[in-house]
Amino acid sequence: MNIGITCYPTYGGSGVVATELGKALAERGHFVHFISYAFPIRLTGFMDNVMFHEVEISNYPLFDFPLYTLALASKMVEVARYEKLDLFHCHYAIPHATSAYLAKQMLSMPNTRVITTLHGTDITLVGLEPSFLPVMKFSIEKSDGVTAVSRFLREKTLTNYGIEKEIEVIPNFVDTGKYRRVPADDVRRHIAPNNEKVLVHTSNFRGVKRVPDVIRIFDEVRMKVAAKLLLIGDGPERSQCELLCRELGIQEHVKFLGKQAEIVDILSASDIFLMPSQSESFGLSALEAMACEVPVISSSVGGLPELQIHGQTGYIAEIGDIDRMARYAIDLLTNSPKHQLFAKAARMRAMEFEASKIVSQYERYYERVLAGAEVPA
Ligand code: GMT
Repeated sequence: MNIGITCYPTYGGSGVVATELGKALAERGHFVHFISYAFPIRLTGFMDNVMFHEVEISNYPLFDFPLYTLALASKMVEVARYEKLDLFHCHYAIPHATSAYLAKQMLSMPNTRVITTLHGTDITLVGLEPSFLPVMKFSIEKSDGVTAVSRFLREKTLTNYGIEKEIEVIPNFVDTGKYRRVPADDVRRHIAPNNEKVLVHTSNFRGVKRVPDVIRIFDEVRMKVAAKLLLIGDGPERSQCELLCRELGIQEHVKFLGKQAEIVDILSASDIFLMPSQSESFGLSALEAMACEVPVISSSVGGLPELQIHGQTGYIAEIGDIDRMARYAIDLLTNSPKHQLFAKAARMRAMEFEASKIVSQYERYYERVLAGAEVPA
């Protein structure tokens, strides 16, 4: 197949899923064309069958706001025509699905299909804004196929928008060959020179991730267990989080590592992954941690209970219940046999989301959408 993939190219779950999917499809012999404003961060090095098409945006002075949706639609038309695309696969509804709809109207290629994958905040946050809601609903309804990364997100989409459309659930995935626990003694010695336990969190430091909760949980854990906290990623709340660490007097025990391209070593040197999010449609970073045998302590929101098994792969608590999450962490960190059991169970669970299985699901879904515009559940 000739597949056009559009995603946000920077750090973030939806871009990661889109890029890893494109790479895997290319390895299976499909021709994959990434169409975006920048080179996707996970697209490293040359790969056969993978091409990148950059969307250029005019900076004409009249346009106070960049017209990305339109520029993307034009680029989609160009790529579809010259590369004979069978389908556009849009990751994150806004504005990608809208651009794809426009592109399809402009193309004289009636068989080109549009598939939209909903990732989370496109529905739970951004899509709910009045300025986006009508166009979001329209773009989803006009897609030939729609997938969501969890049952939670499918229900939320159907309920919030009253959309009468089949939505296929295709979860996030992980390459368990790459994401596995590797020897990381050097990293561990560097982070925890006195054999402290290591807690880790990775995110885009947005409000929805509740990073201050991560810090407060760690603060409570440290009162009982010698420990260090690693914070991976960057975003709008990072400075506030650094300030909180100084206020709590724990700054020397917390390392802000910023954005990291490769995290397998860091995960392999960690004992607990914390994800106390306010909203999480799936929790890709938790899945990656689980694949590296790191039990997860998370909130009970969104799709997290579809990934995590409470009392086996980690623990789940109510949003904001810092005390309970800290107690769970202390329990695991002070009971080595139990921690080991959880670590192995986390890995086993992650293997159910092995990339090859989920990529095949996407492939079959593409075939069904190409065979007919309406896709039964
Ligand atoms: O987590 C984020 O805020 C980034 C966001 C994105 O769209 O890049 O991630 C969303 O998509 C991921 C991949 O499908 C999911 O694993 C995340 O749970 C989801 N984030 C939220 O729902 C907050």
